[in-house]
Amino acid sequence: MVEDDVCADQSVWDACGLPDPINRGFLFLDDDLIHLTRCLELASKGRGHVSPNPRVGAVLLSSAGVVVAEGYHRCYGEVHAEVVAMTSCTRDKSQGGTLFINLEPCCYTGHTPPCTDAIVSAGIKRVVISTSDPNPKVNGKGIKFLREQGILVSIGTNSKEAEYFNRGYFNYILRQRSWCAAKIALSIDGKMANKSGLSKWITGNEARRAAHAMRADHDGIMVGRKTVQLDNPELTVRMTDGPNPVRIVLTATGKIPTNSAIASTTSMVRTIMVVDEKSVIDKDLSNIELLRLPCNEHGEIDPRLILQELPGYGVLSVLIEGGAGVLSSFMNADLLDEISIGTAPTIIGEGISPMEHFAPTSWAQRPKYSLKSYNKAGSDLITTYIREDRTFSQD
Ligand code: AOF
Ligand code: ZN
Repeated sequence: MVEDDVCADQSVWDACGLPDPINRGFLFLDDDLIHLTRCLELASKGRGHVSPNPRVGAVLLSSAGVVVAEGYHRCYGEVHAEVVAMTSCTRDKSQGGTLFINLEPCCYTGHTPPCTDAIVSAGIKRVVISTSDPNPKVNGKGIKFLREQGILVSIGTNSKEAEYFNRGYFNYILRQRSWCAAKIALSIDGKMANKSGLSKWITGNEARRAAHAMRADHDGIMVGRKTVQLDNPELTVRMTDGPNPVRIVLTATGKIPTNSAIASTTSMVRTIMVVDEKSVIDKDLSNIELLRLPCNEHGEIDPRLILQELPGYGVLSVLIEGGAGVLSSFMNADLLDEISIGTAPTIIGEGISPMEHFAPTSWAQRPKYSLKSYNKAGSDLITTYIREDRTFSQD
């Protein structure tokens, strides 16, 4: 995202005892990836608390190459990751040290003063960054400032992984809407339920545990009114550790059963209903935030509008968990950035397919995805796909 450049001042390299960069723009040392991977691990501790900010973690190495501090951005509006790390140790430990961070340090005053100033004050000699910050107030300026101060900056070792890790943030900044993923459990023959709507359970325990981990990785989890009525899900994270995402129910009419698992747990788990702006809400539905949007002549709310509004509720990434109506309407608007399929070794035959209401404009126009990962979960297979044009790097 920014043009890579290394510090031009040879004396700085010499003073640090680091090898010369082989290629201009790249200087990676053996352990860089280990520390940057640790940054992502630390950053994920901020899940559920930092949006609409990115998840950021930092590792500080002394000049002797020993890890002396770690930190992560804990909560929106609070101290940034690298400052948490640098202030947790004394100046003699940071002097001449190396700072690892999964996002370019900020260089402007927001809720907190610029991290770049703190890095200079701490006497850091080298900063290793996974990826630049797409925020226009930062984007490359943090790196440029550090280099102007004679600090060595390496960037890009695990940029793709770091961008995917913060895909909610990157998508929000670059496309002004929430990242939208879908999680679907299917039979071998691609059905999500039989003709009567029965779907509990297609996949086994391990795949469902992975699905709970997926929930915890998103700010929001979304279903339609029909899923609330038919499946009565709780939509919380129970089979693994992690924060509960905000539950989002699409119900243009504003109606869901007042005795449903969702309606009865709204005091415990944040819940939003996306409703027609004119709908009247049942008085028995309490503690529910309302996102009121206009409906079209078919009584549907524009899915793009929903994704554009959700960042305002602190939801930068949302996981759709069905059903076919909601999935198809987001697919029709080409808004499914990521799809995770849990395939179980069973055949349903006549039944419901997840995109049965999706009508591609032509064969040539059918949406294309690239395979991101595939994992065995018990006797099921979990495959994840990313819509082809939805990555963030320019390469
Ligand atoms: C960093 N380290 O740990 C984070 C950064 O006004 P604030 O304090 O909420 O700052 C928000 C912006 O700071 C955010 O949009 C992004 O550009 C950057 N986030 N930067 O150096 C961090 N979380
Ligand atoms: Zn900062």
